[in-house]
Amino acid sequence: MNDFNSIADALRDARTVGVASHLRPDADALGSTIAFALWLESTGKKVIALNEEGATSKFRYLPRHELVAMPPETPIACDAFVALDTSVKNRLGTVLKAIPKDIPLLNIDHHVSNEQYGSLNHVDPSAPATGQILVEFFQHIGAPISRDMASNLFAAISTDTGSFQYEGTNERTFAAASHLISRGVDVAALSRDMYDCHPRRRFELLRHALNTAEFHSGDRIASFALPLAVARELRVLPEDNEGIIDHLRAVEGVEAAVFFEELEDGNIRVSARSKIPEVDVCKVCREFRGGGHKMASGARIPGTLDQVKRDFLKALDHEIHNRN
Ligand SMILES: [Mn+2]
Repeated sequence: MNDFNSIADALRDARTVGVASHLRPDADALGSTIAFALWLESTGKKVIALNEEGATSKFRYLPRHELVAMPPETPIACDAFVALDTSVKNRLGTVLKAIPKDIPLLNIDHHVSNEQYGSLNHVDPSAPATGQILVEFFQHIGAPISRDMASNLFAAISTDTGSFQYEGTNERTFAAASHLISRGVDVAALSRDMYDCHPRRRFELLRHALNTAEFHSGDRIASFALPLAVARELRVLPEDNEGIIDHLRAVEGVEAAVFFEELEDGNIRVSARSKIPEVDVCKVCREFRGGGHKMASGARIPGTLDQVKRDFLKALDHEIHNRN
């Protein structure tokens, strides 16, 4: 793993830097992108911040979110490119076309399944959020964290840790959060924007999910499926899905929860969450060419909803029964 100094060195002489994170971004992806872009700007560089979807309306609470643009079809002019929170290069989506060849590609991430695709790789799976790595990076190099950077990084850490609850949340996480609060984060206002401002559409999706949820493997697995037709009827946007699965995982006795979403392109998007460290959903997702974290992973699997559901639940059942 390359250390913080070599990251700082690689960026020192760059005049223009591209920054991006994975498609279907969460607040760790976008918050990290924005905070990193703001830091680079503060050092006098030109920054091009990208995401496949730009900054969707869901993230308008992130200060300076308008910095994040959708990628152009052709390579941008830049001297270095930074990929954040992105375990596999392809997860950058259409941003890939915007990255010039033959420039340093810096890969900063916390996914255990990261494929080390950068010319520099800083992958720290002990951090529960990329935002935490960035706080530690800024502190290490002595870069001041502005209030806007702090709010973005706090949002990144808060969402990826399930509000400081998930496995991996440790004293470094709270130390990072504490530092961010000292830089001016309004925790209550930001948390309200993150957790208590869901669109009505998302509520309707949750209603559907609760009505159609299924339990398997002696009630140790809970799942729900979203057929394309229902998604269209409810006018669900991809961003509405986040967190729905947590309602299934929260049921007593459930060890893993899975969400199957039928996509327009013929794939099924699978999101899997584990409640206990003994159940490794990353291992199961890897069987289907996906990945992520031990307790939160995903995959895109070709096939019909029923077929993918059957295959994936079978593999997960195997993982549950062979744990320990
Ligand atoms: Mn993350």
